[in-house]
Amino acid sequence: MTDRRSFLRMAIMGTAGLLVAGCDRISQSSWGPKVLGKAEGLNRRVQALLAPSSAMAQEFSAADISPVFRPNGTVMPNTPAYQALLANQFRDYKLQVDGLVSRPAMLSIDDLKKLDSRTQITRHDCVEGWSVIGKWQGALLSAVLDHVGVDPQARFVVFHCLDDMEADTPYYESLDLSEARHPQTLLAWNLNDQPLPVPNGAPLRLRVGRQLGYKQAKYIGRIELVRSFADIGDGNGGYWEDQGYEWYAGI
Ligand SMILES: Nc1nc2c(c(=O)[nH]1)N[C@H]1C(S)=C(S)[C@@H](COP(=O)(O)O)O[C@H]1N2
Ligand SMILES: [Mo]
Repeated sequence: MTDRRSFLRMAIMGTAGLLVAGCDRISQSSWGPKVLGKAEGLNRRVQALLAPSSAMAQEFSAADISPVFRPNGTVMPNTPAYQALLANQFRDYKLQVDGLVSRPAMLSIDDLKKLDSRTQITRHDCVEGWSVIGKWQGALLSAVLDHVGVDPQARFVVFHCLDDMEADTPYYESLDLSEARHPQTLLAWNLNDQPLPVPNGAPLRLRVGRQLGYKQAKYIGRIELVRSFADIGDGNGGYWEDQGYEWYAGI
């Protein structure tokens, strides 16, 4: 089973790897989305067969932690909103949680630390073809969802980030509720026992154990519960998904 699974994963990742350079803007060329679209359908079907919704990502030991957790994508958000928070060492930071919830909230990092949290050493796989292992500590996203009370019509959690990829085009990502409630899905404030460094998403980022790097939204400013993400960005559920990457980025 493991062999078959890694064979399929290699086959899929190999295809994607040949066709795009990864998480950089080269993949915005016109052929990228079309070709990836085909791999995506296949990957989603394979994932549905191989990955039960309860499956856990592999966890590692302290000896496996990479000496440097390589940053990628935005490493210093350029927006005035982020720069203002950074100037005050994030003391004024509050995570906005709204949309289809009973009790919209503004949560400081200290507020989040009062919810159920978890520490996990997991591997980060970027679609570009490199991996690093890091130790994360953060609130269970499920605990945050329970804190605000999710409306029955809600189907997705959208993460709005504080960095612009292009003018007025913030990074964003989304998960369905089952992935959002997975026990390894965290809103992390610590990396390797230190407050999250700016290049890795300070003050708060998403960690999803079973999906690729671009799902791991950094610099989260707002979490919105929605019925559909069709009206957000270009409607594909994330910044990279809008450039043609698959929405379910299973590893
Ligand atoms: N807000 C935001 N989140 C982001 C990105 C980004 O550019 N902006 N890049 C993504 C990609 S492609 C990867 S591989 C990881 C990199 O996380 P790291 O910088 O901690 O290695 O963040 C993801 N989350
Ligand atoms: Mo990535």
